[in-house]
Amino acid sequence: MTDTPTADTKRPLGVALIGYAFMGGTHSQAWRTAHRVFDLPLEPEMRVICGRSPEGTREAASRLGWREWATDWREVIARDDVDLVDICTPGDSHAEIALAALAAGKHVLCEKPLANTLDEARDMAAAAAEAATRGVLASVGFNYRRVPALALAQRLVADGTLGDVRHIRAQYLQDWIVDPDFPLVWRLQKDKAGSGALGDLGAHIIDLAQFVSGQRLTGVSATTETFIKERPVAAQSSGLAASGGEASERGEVTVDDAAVFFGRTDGGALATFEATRFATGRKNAMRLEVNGSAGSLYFDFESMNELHVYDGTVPAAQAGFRRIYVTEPDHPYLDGWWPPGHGLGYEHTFTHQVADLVRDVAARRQPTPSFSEGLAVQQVLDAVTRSAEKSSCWTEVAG
Ligand code: SOE
Repeated sequence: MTDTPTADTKRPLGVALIGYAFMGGTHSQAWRTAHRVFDLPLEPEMRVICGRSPEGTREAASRLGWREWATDWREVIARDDVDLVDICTPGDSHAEIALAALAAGKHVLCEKPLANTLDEARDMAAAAAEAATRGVLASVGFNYRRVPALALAQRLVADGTLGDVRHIRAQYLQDWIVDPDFPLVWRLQKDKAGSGALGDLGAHIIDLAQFVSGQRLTGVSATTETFIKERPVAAQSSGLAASGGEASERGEVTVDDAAVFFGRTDGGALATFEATRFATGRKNAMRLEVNGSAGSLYFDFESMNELHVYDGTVPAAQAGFRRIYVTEPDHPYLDGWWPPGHGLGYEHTFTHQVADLVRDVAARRQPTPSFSEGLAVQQVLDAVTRSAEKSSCWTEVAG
């Protein structure tokens, strides 16, 4: 019996992953599964994972399904069998690795935020634009764009279902560092993370606000706060696990715990944002509401399979928010998954990210979000920081 061509006979895409903590895990899961869920034109091969610690990287390779492991990302980038480099390190190394990978002719997927500084993000966007002329592609990992309900929200706004967008209301609420004895992990250190809740969580909601509305922020007024100024110095962990805690020495928290800001968009909307790690009881409440002249929509990641839509053209007596359970095969990304009603989770957003990227690489098409879209988010982050430093003074987003 002859088998019909399967994924086994497809052209391989050699992938290298740099970093193996929380994001390394989510990305690995995506590389393992995307081509088994979706019919992709290339078959990703998980060739090598790279990290600083030999023991940690070896263990991660076997646990996460990578063929080989390495400790020097420069050697990894130089390998002929690596076509794509997936960067899941803290922000302080994104620029260096991405620039080297693009120069070496490797496609790049880089975790968000694109960089720690605006200058780095500018360099990365310029390098990606130049690489694209050589057929080398780059994308930044704003995975929430791949939540089916949010992809549907974007479609509804683009279709004009909501009319003219007047308000964008975005929140990203977590509470994992409410305990003052939670250790000083890398996400709380400016030299490694660039910023705190702002870059980690605010970057997502800025990107989503711009993605769903199709508009760009032009200026902001912002304030930030660091509630707990010192924390126990402890062994580094993935950044979220409350490891350590035995150390009596405390070190300075050099990033924001929370950022609150409002802005205006180039489409005439007013937008408000709240990003915090101090919303006690909120675990991953990434919420977005858009109000337009003809209707509204509302999303909360803690119920990620649902989108609530209000049709303002319905007579008042019958009007109300309608809950769409986003699990139908006609909904974005759902055709590859389970029968209607069974629902998806956080990890599937990364699977969708890989599926989209592999299709774009195969078609030699610019993947989204591009590095220039990552730069657009970085420009807003930079404006927020500058505004907060100037007592919330209105601050234009730099072009
Ligand atoms: C930690 O706050 C974190 O893992 C972010 O870094 C991710 O981007 C977000 O998806 C979940 O929370």
